[in-house]
Amino acid sequence: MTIDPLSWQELAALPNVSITPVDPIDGATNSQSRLRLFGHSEAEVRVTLYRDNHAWCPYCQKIWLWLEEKQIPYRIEKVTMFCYGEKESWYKRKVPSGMLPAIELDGKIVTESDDILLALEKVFGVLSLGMTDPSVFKLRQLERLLFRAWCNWLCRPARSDREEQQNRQQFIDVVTMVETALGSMPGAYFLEQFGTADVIFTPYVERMNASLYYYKGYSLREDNPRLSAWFDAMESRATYRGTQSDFHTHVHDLPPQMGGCWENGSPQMLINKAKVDNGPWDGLPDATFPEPESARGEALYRTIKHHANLIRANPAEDELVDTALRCALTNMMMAGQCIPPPGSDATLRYIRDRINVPRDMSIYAAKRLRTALEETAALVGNAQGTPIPFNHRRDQSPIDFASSPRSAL
Ligand SMILES: N[C@@H](CCC(=O)N[C@@H](CS)C(=O)NCC(=O)O)C(=O)O
Repeated sequence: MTIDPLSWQELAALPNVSITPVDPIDGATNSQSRLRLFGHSEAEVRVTLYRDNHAWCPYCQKIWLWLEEKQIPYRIEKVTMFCYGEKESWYKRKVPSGMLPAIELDGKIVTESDDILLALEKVFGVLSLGMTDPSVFKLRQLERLLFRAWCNWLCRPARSDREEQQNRQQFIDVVTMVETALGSMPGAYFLEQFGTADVIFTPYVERMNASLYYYKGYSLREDNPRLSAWFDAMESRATYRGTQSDFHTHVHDLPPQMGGCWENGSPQMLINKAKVDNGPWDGLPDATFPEPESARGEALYRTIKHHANLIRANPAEDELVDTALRCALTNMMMAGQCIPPPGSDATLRYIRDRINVPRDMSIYAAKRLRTALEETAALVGNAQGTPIPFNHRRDQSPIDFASSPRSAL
């Protein structure tokens, strides 16, 4: 049955959208919060975290997760990264290099994520075991070894197949060390209890999982049983789920941050790449916890909230974007088929390609919305949106979302 697109008012009145939005101050970890109190009073806040607008910066995720796990009351100030815009002058006055993350702790600026954790530990105590504990220190060194092997494989063009294979093997050798370290523990975490070491591994292991799947056809999470169990354990924590990104977001935010990511062109890589870019997004090993019932409602709520910005930022005519987007949302929520206007396929795919997790919504909400946008676009054609740039991401400039500069959706 063919149906007409619902109006914005009708979409907002759907029963599934009336999910209570997360309480940003005392509720579960989420990327929209500007203040976190965990039941404390605002007067008790001693920390401000400066992190990037889009939640792309891995070192910021490390501090963010630590603060959430320790439930330290803190404020969040968001800053633009060089790869998608101009650094705010107020931030450069505080941190002349413009580097992220930084914290202000009792009025004093601290930079460098390891120094930040050390400073936070001094004031608020350690998360299970501290940064300088010998067992954590050893794991921190292993994490850097893994990081270097990953960069060497992903972020430098191999001059021959042999070199590509060597780089892959060197990475896998370090992964074997990580598997052994995890395997020597009774549970799924890096030490007996969840703690600092897990927080330190999280940002880059998440990015390795995404980037190697897409650029090399290698599935870190699926090919390594201990890492797989570790990911599952991390996903059981609401703190991690609130900071977790998806494959699509990472594979397109990493190249300008890392100075490039090199594909190996293998058959598996080509399959994986097509899946991440065009779907189906269900079943990708970026999330394996069960999908929450609220995923569609969340995607709808977030899109309605920012639809004016989405329409304005889209290269196509406003009226076309408006109708096509309402069609996609109608298809996401209703039985029947809403056919979008002719020529709106590229428009819908432009939006599909610019949903960011967790900035805009959580991972399953994004899968639902990407799917609705793709399926609706496919009803009228195969045209793709403007390609996502590789050397920069100024298509994600927060200025284009001026009335809501901290979130694109
Ligand atoms: N060693 C630093 C590295 C921090 C870092 O490399 N930050 C990057 C983002 S991930 C940055 O701020 N770059 C400037 C920019 O992109 O604007 C740390 O551990 O904090």
